[in-house]
Parts: sequence; structure tokens; C-alpha cells
Amino acid sequence: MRWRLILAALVAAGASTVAVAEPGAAAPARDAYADILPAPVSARPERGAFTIGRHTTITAGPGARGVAEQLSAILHVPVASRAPKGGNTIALAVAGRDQGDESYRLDVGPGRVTLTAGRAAGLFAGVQTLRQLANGTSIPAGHVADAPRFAYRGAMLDVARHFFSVAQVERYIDQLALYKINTLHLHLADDQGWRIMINSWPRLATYGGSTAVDGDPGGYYTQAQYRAIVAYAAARYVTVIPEIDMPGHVNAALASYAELNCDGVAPPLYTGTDVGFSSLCVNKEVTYRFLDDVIGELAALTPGPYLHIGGDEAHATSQADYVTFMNRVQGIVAAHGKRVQAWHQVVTASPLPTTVAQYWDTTNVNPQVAAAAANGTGVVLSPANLAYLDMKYNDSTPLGQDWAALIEVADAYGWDPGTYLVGAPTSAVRGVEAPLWTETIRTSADIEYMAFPRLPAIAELGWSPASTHDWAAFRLRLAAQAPRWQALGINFYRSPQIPW
Ligand code: TNX
Repeated sequence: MRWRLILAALVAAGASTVAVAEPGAAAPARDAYADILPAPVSARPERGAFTIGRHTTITAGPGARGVAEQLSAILHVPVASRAPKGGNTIALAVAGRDQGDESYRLDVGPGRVTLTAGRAAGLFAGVQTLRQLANGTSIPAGHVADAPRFAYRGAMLDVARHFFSVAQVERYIDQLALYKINTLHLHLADDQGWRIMINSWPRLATYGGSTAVDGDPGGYYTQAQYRAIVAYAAARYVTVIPEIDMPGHVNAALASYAELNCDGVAPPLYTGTDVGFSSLCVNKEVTYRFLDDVIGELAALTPGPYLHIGGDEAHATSQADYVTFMNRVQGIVAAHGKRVQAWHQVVTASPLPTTVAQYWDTTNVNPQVAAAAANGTGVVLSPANLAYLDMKYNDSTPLGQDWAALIEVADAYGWDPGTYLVGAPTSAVRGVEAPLWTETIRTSADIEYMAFPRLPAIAELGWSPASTHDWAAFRLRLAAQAPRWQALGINFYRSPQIPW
């Protein structure tokens, strides 16, 4: 514990090279391997350490160069085409052909670090582990073999209720990548704002994007800015899933174009926080021309396979209309070469075989979703009472809401995505996602306060084998992250449950 405090002080003081603490207080290698978060499949410390010095180089095999450059920037070690004599080496290699999941193998010895993976994405995951192990210029020796439990490990940011700049989104992407989260779901349109330029319907952004909750400043991404976010994420092996919520949550669109309203009259812009009052006009053909244009432009801008079409809280749409609408829009998405992700109400329509339902209810019993899952519909789990980052931690949390639950760290960590939804086969579970709705969230410091430390908890549920699940060990792993957050300037909630 004592060395940890000393390390924290050094990191907080901005020390780039952490001299190993005091005599007798040297960091025991065992701790570093036990502190990897998310917990790896297996980790075994050894005696000794690799020391980064003036003659250390990083070497990159075919396909490993990009990740090697990223590691180089983190460790301030050059990338060389070949290891020079007399120096020690950090060798990165993509084994065989570029394939497989994000699994990797890391071996740290006194003279050499070897990181291998089937794909560059696995090397990137391994680099995150290496970052956590490195203690200044010392990397304790040992071995890690690791692979994700679930392919989908997501975070959602609602940029509609409040708008966040490209730099703010990129900052969050960097934080997600630290914990091996590989999907960023961007909630791009809601009643309070439309945040992406659609060239064929420009008033969506210029007018529909002009405000935010409480009349706060609005904003939108140009297509070039959206592409920049997507590219920034891709460089960190994070796939962007853009969401246009429909048929409800559409006041910003209805306000922008009168013809989208059944009565042909555009409502005023909306800056409150009610949900469930707006609906696209399901029986007008212009609705589907509009959606074909919007989905077509978004599909062209988005390299990832999924587009999210919302489908939640459509309280102003009749169930019959909802079914008609969701089925037709799924066809439009498919026609543009993409797959559908939608909130779990989509199962009340006819999900396509490739449609993924995102579960957000506050109970683990939902026979309709379980039946769809048993029938082949993929499920991403975001139970609002466990995984929603906008829920308060306790009743004195200054930000957030409490309609689903108060969520302390132990609650966010204390469930198993593989077995959560009664009657849904584990094979249907694609993974987990932690959504952050932003009715009360305005700044990066606000985002971080709600995400840390619950986001790493959800990240661990998505990545780590169920056999590693252990609250007593997790709270120590989490505490060990705090010096890193301080060094990175990440604001976080000092939960009394964690021995910081
Ligand atoms: C419910 S759950 C919503 C959002 C709100 C959120 C606030 C779901 C899919 N929709 O529209 O922002 O609650 O917690």
C-alpha cells in the first residue's frame, strides 16, 4: 500500500520517470499483474523487470507498425526496423495472417518484451495492458495471456441533450480505449438537438441543432468533423455506431421541416427534458424519403457495420404504426448495406436476422426480449439500473438522474451479462454497453465524474472471464487506477466503497 501512495504522489507531481520508491518499499511485481484492469484471462508475475533505457527500441513486424508508433509515443522509445546490438527490445508482432479476435500474449523478461496478437486490435489491447504494468522506466517481468469474453464492449455518449465538441468526444475515446472498450455509440439526434449535418436536409443541423437542454448552446458536427471522430476512434480500435433515434425523440427534426409533421405544422424547438411526446408521421411517404436520405448519408460516412435507429419510448406512436415503421426502416438500413442496432422495443416489431436489440430495462425478466434472443436476435446489455452512467451514485450526487436506480460502484460491477436476462441464451449476448445520457451533463469533467469509476467496472464485465469476477479483488484493481487518472487529469468520483 505504501509504495502505491508514493507512486501516486510522484505521478500526481508529473514525474515522467518514477524512481523505484524507498529501500524496502520496492514495488512488488505481483501487484502490477494483479492490478491489470480489466482482469486478463491469465497473468503470472516473475522475478525481475525490463528496464527502459537509452538503448531500448521497439520493433514492429508486418501489420504491427501503427500500434508500435502508438506505444512509442507513450513510452518515449523509438521504433527501429531491427533491434540494435546491446540494447533491449520491445517486439510487437501480428502472428500469421491478420485475423482472430482481440486476444494477445505479453511476455516481459529482463532483456525483452514480446507482444503478439492475431490482429493489430489485439496488439492495441496488449499495449493498454503494458501501459498499466509500466512503472516509470520499469516493467515488472511476467506473462499475460488474454482475450475478450464478449466481442461488443461499448459506451454511449448522448451529444443531443448537450452538445460535445470533437475534442471532447476524442478525449472520451482515449479514456474508453484505456479499458479495452471497442465501441462508441453516439446518440446524434433527439428532441433537443440534431447533431450531424445531412447535406440533403441541412436545416436539421443548422436549425434543429441550434439549441440544447435548458437553452444551453447547441452545435452539430460537419460531415468532415464526424469523419474525424470516426477516424480517431478507428485508430484506437473503437468502432463508431451512430444513432438517429426514431420514430420518437424527433422534435428537432419536426421543428426543422414542417412537411415531416402529420399536420404540416412545425413545432417549436424544445429544450426541456420530457421524453415520449414526439413522433415522425408514419403514414406519410415523405417520412421514408427523408429517412432514406439520412440513412444513406450516415451509411456513407460510417465504416462500421451498424447504424442505430433508436426505437425507444415511442409513446406518441401507436403500436401498429411502430411495427410498420420499424420494419420499413430496418429495410432502408439494409438497403444501404448496414445492420440495425435498436433499443430493445424493436423486438415488438419483426427484427431482421442481423438486428441487434439493446436492452435498457430495469429488470432481468423480459419474456419478449428473451424469446427474440432465443430466436437469434443478438442482444447488447445496458440495464438502466446497473449500466446507465447518468444515474446518480447516491442521493447527494450533484449530477445525473435517479429514475432507474442509484448506482454505486458495487452495483455497476455486481452482475453477469452472460446470465442476466432470464431465458436469453448466453450465445445471444453480444456484450455490454454503458450509456451516458446528458440532460444534466455539460462538460468533460461532468462526463468523467459519472463514468469513473463505473465505466471501468462495465468494461471489466465485458472483457474479463466470468471466473475472474470478484468484488474484493476488483476494488483493489480499481484503486490502483486512481494515480493514472490523476496523471491524465481525469475527474472521478471518490466512491467510499474503494480503498483509494
Ligand atoms: C431514458 S432508456 C431514455 C433517454 C433518457 C434517459 C435518461 C432510453 C433508451 N431512453 O431518452 O435520456 O432515460 O436517463
